[in-house]
Amino acid sequence: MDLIPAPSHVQAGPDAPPFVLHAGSRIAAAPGTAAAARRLRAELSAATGFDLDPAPAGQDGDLRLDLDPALGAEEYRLSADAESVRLTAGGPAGLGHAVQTLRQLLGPAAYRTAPLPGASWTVPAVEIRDAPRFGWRGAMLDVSRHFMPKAGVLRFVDQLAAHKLNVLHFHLTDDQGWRFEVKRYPRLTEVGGWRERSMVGYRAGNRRDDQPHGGYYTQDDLREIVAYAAARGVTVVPEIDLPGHNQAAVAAYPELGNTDVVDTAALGTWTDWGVSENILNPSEATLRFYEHVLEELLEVFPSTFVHLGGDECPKDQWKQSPAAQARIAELGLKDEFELQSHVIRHFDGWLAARGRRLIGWDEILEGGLAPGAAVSSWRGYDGGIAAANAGHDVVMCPEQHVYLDHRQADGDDEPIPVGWVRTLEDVYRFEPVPPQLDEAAAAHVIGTQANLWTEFMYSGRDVDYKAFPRLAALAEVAWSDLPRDPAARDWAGFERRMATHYLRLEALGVEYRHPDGPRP
Ligand code: TNX
Repeated sequence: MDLIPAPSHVQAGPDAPPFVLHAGSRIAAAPGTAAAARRLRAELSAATGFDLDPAPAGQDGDLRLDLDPALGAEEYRLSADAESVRLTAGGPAGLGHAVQTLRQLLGPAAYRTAPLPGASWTVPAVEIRDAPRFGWRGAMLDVSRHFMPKAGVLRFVDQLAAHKLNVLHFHLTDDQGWRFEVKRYPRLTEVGGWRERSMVGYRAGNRRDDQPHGGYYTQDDLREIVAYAAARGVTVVPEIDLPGHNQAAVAAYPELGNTDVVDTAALGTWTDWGVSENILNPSEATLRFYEHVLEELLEVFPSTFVHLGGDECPKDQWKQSPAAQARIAELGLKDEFELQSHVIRHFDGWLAARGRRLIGWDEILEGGLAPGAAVSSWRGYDGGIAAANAGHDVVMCPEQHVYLDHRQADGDDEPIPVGWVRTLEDVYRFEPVPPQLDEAAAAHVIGTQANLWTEFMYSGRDVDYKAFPRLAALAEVAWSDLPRDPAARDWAGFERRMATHYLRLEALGVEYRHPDGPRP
């Protein structure tokens, strides 16, 4: 069956005849499962060519959907025999996962968009009980460094859902591009959404390419992405990075920058990679500006969590700026780190007052963590450990394991990488909960995600190559009940199951990295 991610319990009926899906198969949807029934139909009808109509009222279907309040919201049961396939879950999300498992059981061809000649559709007799290990199973997609058109984002959401991943952390702003339409401040996308050229790879001597690059999503595009994702059990968590990584915004609205130390009116959207010195000024006016931005953001994104970045904020301009120093004195703060904390705390309270929660990169620990903040631990485990021990929620995404912009193998034929090698096996042997956390602190590790920074991913093809197959390993780490000791994990077994999974990815049209290396 080669299911990925591996379910908690699978019991096959070795000699029992399989279920055969056919043109006359009907779906019986119990009350509350209509949306899941629509998904089931949508996921299977294209590949099979069957309509999979609803069963007539009061009659049993061959495919049955049910809710069971005794199960967790994402927990499901799938049981198949010659007569029927029954999907039961605690809620719609669990039914969605059951549908994905059913699709895997039907074979790789179930991932195509049209039936091939001679296709037949069987489901082995099986009993599956399954539930995720973590509630946050995600991928961060950076659409600032390289813009991904809406259709590519929707396709990425499909890929996440197929792997039972449920969070798209959407990195919408950075030095090199602002991608979120803000009606009140149109220059953010008109100016900040474009750059004149981009830096090409280290191997090309860090030249610029003289190709203008840009794009942005309208609020309606984003509402569509949010709704599309929600229908597939994926929550979109938007990120507006503060107070660093902001040259695009400062280029658009020069008054946001440290105007007493740089001529911010002369700045453009950044054309380098790395970290720009041009950070926001810490004035009340800047806080108001971002409140206005966030007011619009909250209308588009219903997620509980809102990511406000906080990473890699060089403090040199604040050190030099008389205005920033005056602000530190006025607020009675010790230094620039506390000033950054002040900004993050402000928005922590602002979001909490609106029923939302702030999450930020682990630099938000420096200068004191805001009371309600959750932390994305990227510089190793340390930030996450400190935050969890202090009772804050943590998403573990240490760069040494789950940074998918890093190369997958050594060799000059790999695409332009960010330095280090992170193999599929490195990701498979990643344990999100470090052993030094006690039980109470470990419960604050709410999940994990892989991060796709796109400095060197120019298109969806490049994202496919970097994301897969490693995102399949991350999905199993996040979902399955693997041994906590990475050395005890069945890597050989995972590789064997991946042989089938590659066929699924191929049918889906994912340009993954082949285990034998890059293909011409
Ligand atoms: C660090 S990870 C960054 C990103 C870069 C990435 C490159 C993090 C919070 N910040 O801005 O794209 O390294 O690997």
